[in-house]
Amino acid sequence: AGEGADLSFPNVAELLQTAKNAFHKRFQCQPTHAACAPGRVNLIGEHTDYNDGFVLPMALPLMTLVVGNKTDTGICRVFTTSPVDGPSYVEFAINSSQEPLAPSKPAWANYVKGVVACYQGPQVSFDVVIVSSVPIGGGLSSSAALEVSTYTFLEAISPTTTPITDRQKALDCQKAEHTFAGMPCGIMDQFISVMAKREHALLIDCRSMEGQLVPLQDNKVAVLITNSNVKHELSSSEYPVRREQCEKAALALGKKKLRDVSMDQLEAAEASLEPVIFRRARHVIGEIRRCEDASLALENGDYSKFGKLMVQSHNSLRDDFEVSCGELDSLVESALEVQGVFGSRMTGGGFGGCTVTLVKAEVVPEVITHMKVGGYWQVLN
Ligand code: GAF
Repeated sequence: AGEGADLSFPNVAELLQTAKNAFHKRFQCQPTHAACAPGRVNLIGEHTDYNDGFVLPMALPLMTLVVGNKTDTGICRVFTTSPVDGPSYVEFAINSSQEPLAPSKPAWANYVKGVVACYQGPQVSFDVVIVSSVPIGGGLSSSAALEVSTYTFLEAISPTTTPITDRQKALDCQKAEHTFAGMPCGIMDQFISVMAKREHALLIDCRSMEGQLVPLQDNKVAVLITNSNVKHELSSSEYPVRREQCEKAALALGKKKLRDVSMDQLEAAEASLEPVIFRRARHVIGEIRRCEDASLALENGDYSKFGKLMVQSHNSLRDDFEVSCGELDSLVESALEVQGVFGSRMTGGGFGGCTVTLVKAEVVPEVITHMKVGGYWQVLN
């Protein structure tokens, strides 16, 4: 088996059927178009994207699907089967001078509105239903999956005269999140959701916006994802604070971004920096290096090295960047107690969500039992 889960989640065909049924029930007709985009797990390279560094995510078979029709009413009608907040149905007008597109409640709909506002093609109205198997707010990039699937749906119903590049699409979706969801995210989540390839991780250089595929092909090794099922309030408020601290560090060191600072330069400047700013920068500079090293280790099949880097990454996120939490630390510690586990770390923005563990495929069931959580795993083949 290439993958497994002791938590059941629908495959894409089942998800599509659910979406079509829900669409028919709500709008009394069949949808003409469907678009989907995956969630992701980041293997290593955390909080490095907005510092122009490297990240190494891979897409998951968990995804968001948008089905619907183009309409000529000027009103977009949007229904979701997994509302996080407020009602599951919203309507909004496009091209309306009385009611320009703006963020409002419920929050989940802002991702859709934001993408409509940032889409480069002709503005058209539509009826859609959204279904998703990405755990909402679980640190597996449910936001980007919604943005990218919405964008792809718009490309299908309202094509542009010149095709939009993948890079531009990721940037437009990021802009939607910045401007409509108020989250100053980096580019990792949108980039991998647009550009992921099966059986590969993607080493993304967030400065040049170049991606390099890293094959994941070894049926003796698995990537295991476990969900802490917590999301602390701090997750949205602390992210912008971390971003600002990184910018402050780069400025104090006379560089554009922390990508431009070496560990030696940082250490030489320690006395001139506030301790907290020093620690934030130490995480980022170390993590950019770890991500590059880890990607090489993965290519060479050196899982022990990769695992060690994962643990260093987690410790740095916990101690220097301070974005972990007790639940994530316990999951990581518990995974590391099992023989055959190469490494484990929190993944995503932090303050809850998931951990990712690199493990010998044969011991996955033992790890899950030991961790006392449900998990999703994918063997590297
Ligand atoms: C969130 C953000 F959206 C990403 O851009 C990235 O910064 C990540 O947190 C941390 O690595 O997922």
